[in-house]
Amino acid sequence: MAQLLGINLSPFVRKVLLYVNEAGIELEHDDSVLPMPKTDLLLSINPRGKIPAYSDDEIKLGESSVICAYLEKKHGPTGLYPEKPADYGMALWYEKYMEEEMIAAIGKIFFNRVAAPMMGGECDESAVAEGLAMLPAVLELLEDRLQGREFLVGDNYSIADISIMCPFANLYMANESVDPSVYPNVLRYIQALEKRESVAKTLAMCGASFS
Ligand SMILES: N[C@@H](CCC(=O)N[C@@H](CS)C(=O)NCC(=O)O)C(=O)O
Repeated sequence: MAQLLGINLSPFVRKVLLYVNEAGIELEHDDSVLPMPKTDLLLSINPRGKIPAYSDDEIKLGESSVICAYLEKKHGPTGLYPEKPADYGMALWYEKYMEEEMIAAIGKIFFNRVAAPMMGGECDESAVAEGLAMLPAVLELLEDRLQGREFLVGDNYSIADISIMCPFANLYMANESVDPSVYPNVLRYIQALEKRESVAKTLAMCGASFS
């Protein structure tokens, strides 16, 4: 059976879980796998030593975007990748935006406040401050995009929404929140997504929420 490795505190692991739970794809999930130290098991599936790592009887893969795109080809179409070329392009853009800009900001806050202390390290307050300083630009971009929109791309829930919502759970775990007076569209959006069946199921599996 297909297997996914990676602790579900990771926004990238959560992204694959959100995708498979929405698509109704079954896999075994080993939530005990951390990215550090790099175990032989993890490196045998993803030589980059990062989570998520995925394997089935045909392939071993890393990278959440690659894993979701592979599963879409294998089991889809699920409707989670837009049909219209321009919407498809934008959805992939939001996937990248999450991996780079959002994680650069939220990852710093989460890693230092939550992950480092869990691993016996200390919170680097200057790194937290850097992350907090980067956050408004990220939230402003989403706030503008979500004006009058239910979903980020087109009229349907897509891989763009799956990607973008993931780091918000890490933001809340790190004791930050989305200010409703500054980012009302972002808050409305994540709260509406949280009610979706596959999202509620995934967040419950991960002990995560957007509040
Ligand atoms: N772009 C990758 C990022 C994966 C990633 O950075 N995962 C983190 C955990 S959230 C990790 O494994 N970090 C350990 C490392 O970079 O060595 C993806 O989308 O899967």
